[in-house]
Amino acid sequence: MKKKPAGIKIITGACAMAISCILFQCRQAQRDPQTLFNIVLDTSVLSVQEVSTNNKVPWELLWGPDNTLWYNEQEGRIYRLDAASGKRKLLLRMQDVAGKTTAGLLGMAASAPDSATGRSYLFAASTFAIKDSIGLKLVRYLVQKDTLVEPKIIAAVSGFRGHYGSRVAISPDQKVYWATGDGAQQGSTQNAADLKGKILRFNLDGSIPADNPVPGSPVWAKGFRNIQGLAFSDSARLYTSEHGDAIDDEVNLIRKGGNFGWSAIEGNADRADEKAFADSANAIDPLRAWTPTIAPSGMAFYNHSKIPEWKNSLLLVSLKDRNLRVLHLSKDGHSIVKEMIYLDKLYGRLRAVCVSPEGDVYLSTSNHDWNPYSKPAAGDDKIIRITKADRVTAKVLSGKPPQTKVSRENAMGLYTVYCASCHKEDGAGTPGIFPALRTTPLLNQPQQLIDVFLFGKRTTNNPNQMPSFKFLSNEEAAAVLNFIRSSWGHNNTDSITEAAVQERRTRKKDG
Ligand code: HEC
Ligand SMILES: [Ca+2]
Ligand SMILES: [Ca+2]
Repeated sequence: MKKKPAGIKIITGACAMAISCILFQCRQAQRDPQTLFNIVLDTSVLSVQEVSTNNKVPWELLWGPDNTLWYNEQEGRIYRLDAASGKRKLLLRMQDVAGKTTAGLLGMAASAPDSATGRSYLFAASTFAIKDSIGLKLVRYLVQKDTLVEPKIIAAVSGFRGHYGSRVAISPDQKVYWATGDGAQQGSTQNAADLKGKILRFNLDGSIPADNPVPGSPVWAKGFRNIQGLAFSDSARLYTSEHGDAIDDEVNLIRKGGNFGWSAIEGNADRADEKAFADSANAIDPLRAWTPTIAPSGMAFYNHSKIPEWKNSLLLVSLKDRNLRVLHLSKDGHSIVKEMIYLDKLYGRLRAVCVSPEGDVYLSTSNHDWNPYSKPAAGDDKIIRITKADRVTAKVLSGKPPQTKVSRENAMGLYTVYCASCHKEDGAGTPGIFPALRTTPLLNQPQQLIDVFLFGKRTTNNPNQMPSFKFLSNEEAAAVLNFIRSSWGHNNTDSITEAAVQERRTRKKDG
């Protein structure tokens, strides 16, 4: 229901642009990109714009040393973008990028210009072919006017069969951090000698800093499955976003020498075996874990006064959940105090995010990637800018908090909270007053059951009444009703769906 108008809006926007392009002989290119949506926050109005289209999986976005947006394409191209005109300039085409699906040219970061020489470097992580597996390397390039020169290999890691990571970040004190994936190799992450499943730390020249945890080793922290986001706060706190396996995607706050648990621990150390490992290895729990998974990707720290509502937060984009999350941090940055979701399902898979020095936010889509469920739209892949607007001129989008998924366990919790006071924990009710749900014939009449739940019920000979529960979501409704239909010896397999609940809601309103 919600998605349709948004889709139509994109089409009208594009049409309007095409028509005015004909009328004004495409002078559009000289002007600022148009506002396609507005996001309304407490006091700020934001403008959502498309600043670049028709790219192929822009895996990384960063603010270049020449004060423009730089990005890459996974196949091995590095570009600079003129955001006002949408024109891009190819800086480098890598020749040796190898591997399928999630391999390619991945994370990049640029160092600040050297105070003495003015030189800055671009660090880029990419996969390459070795005999029987895939390697991952970090290469440093010297930035020259319109190109990148003097490639120097900072580090190379072999033996990958997937899970490459990998992001690169440069700390405020100009050290290079590189997050490698576990290579889809059991045992790599907890093995100090294996550079997979780690965060590695180097000086700009590739040497190993004297204050690394283990002298002579680039390993800064270990125990990571597949890091997809790496971001420094202004005060040099380092955060990651990571893909879990079937459950528990994570955001972590990194500590020097820390063990982040994989592959012994998924998410928090809450199982008995996980607790035992955490105790012995001093493993660190994530700040946040997501089950069901969201496939988090690029992450950036936001602290600019341009969007005051987003100050001191992590901006996290996701591939599977297809949105932008704003993770508001506590003052000390050691916890996430609030989570809000923006642009939900609007642009498909989102891969990378970066913040410009002026406080604008740039995002990239990833709809041309390997994922078989990707559905590229016209103009994909795009680079989207979120900037401040004076007023609302387009369709308004607002943020929403995440929906907590209802599981079988909390369906019982919902029953206890909302129903047990009258119908009793065991569903036996009170004869003559509160009907026994364990024996009601409505268990086999799903539509009537939904109607009673949503709209309540009152019969004249009963002084009590069944209240309306239409304030609960369709998901919660389906969970509670399926709980009572499959408890106390019942086993109704034709379970009630959220759509069925919605259908009864609408029907009742219309009739
Ligand atoms: C405040 C007390 C109260 C609460 C709380 C309550 N009910 Fe009821 N419920 C009643 C009463 C009273 C009736 C009988 C209404 C009538 O027939 O007049 C009833 C009837 C029903 C019926 C119809 C049973 C039949 O055989 O006709 C269903 C189903 C039902 N409730 C489900 C629920 C569920 C599910 C919840 C929790 C989400 C719930 N009720 C919470 C009081 C309550
Ligand atoms: Ca972990
Ligand atoms: Ca766990």
